[in-house]
Amino acid sequence: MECWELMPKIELHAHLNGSVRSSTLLELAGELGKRGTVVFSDVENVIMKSDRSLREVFKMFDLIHVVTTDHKTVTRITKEVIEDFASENVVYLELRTTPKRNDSKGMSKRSYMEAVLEGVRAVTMVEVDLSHELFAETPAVNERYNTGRKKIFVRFLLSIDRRETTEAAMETVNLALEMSRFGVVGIDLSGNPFIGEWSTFLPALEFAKMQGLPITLHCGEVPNPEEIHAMLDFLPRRIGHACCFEDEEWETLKKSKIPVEICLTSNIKTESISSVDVHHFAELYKSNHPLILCTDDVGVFCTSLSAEYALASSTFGIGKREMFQLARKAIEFVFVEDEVKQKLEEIFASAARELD
Ligand code: 6MZ
Repeated sequence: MECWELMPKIELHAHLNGSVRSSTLLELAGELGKRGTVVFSDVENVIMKSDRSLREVFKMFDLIHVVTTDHKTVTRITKEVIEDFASENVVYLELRTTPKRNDSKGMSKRSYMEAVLEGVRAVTMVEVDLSHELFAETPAVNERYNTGRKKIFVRFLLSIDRRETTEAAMETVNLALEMSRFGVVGIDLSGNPFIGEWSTFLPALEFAKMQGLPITLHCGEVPNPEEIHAMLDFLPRRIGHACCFEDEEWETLKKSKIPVEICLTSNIKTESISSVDVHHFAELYKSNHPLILCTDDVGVFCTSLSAEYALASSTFGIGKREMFQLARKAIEFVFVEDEVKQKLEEIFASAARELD
């Protein structure tokens, strides 16, 4: 495992609230339990259960949101999640989260995102490169750069939840546009794949595309050929999962060369794929289709990006050098400006020399 932890890696599919440490969730649930807001043992049972079907996972997210959705906690979990990825040598993190409106907590989508950005400012364990504008008002700005400490590039994708209306989706896209100077680089469509209609989100996604915002879609988590076709026709910059594709859809995907964010452990634990050795990673890798190994929800699925690399390597018999190339290739698929890509190239080039 150690070699995978040491290898520089790029994470492009991680949901903030799915990446919360179990220890933090239990601590927060304990506090709410004392105040009588939740029954601690109920929350504990759900959090500690290791395998959940896809339907159960979304019940779990509702519970996580009860525990995490106030400004202070959003700031805390953002800081912890960034530090956790940095500690396993993730050098570029595209973290996605659904901006949430919660009137009872005085929270708007914008104030939710401001709390997220506050979490980035709170990171001290590593050097964070987000956007110089984000740190512009921080007195210690000069101390943050060129300190020689470990560094992680962090960017955000704003998620549209499949439960949302067209108006709510549009609000998220507008927020992403406004926050682009603070490191928001794109849009994601996610949430319970058993609900919601593609036609509901399409106007907001088309608007985002027109404005030049890159888009990634959760695509084919459940069998829904009509939606999969519509999503592929939309030509998103990336898609996530692609578990329930039929031959025709594979053909369209391969022709399109749309990169796929692969989440092995998540797909196995949610029973979207019956076992790892039959995962579509193998076929896509063999046919040289653009791929990125990702975690999805490290907290919910008890994994890490290093563990995903270890799993892919041992299951599919891929050596360290090839895995390194896979990690490096992800630079091509990040939603960020060329200047950052160049810096990532330098990080991987230097790590490649150590590999020799
Ligand atoms: C679809 C998922 C997901 O946005 O509150 N999410 N959506 N499929 C998945 N695979 C299992 N895992 C996570 O993070 C949690 C939210 O991300 C989406 C769900 O909408 C979940 O509520 P945020 O930070």
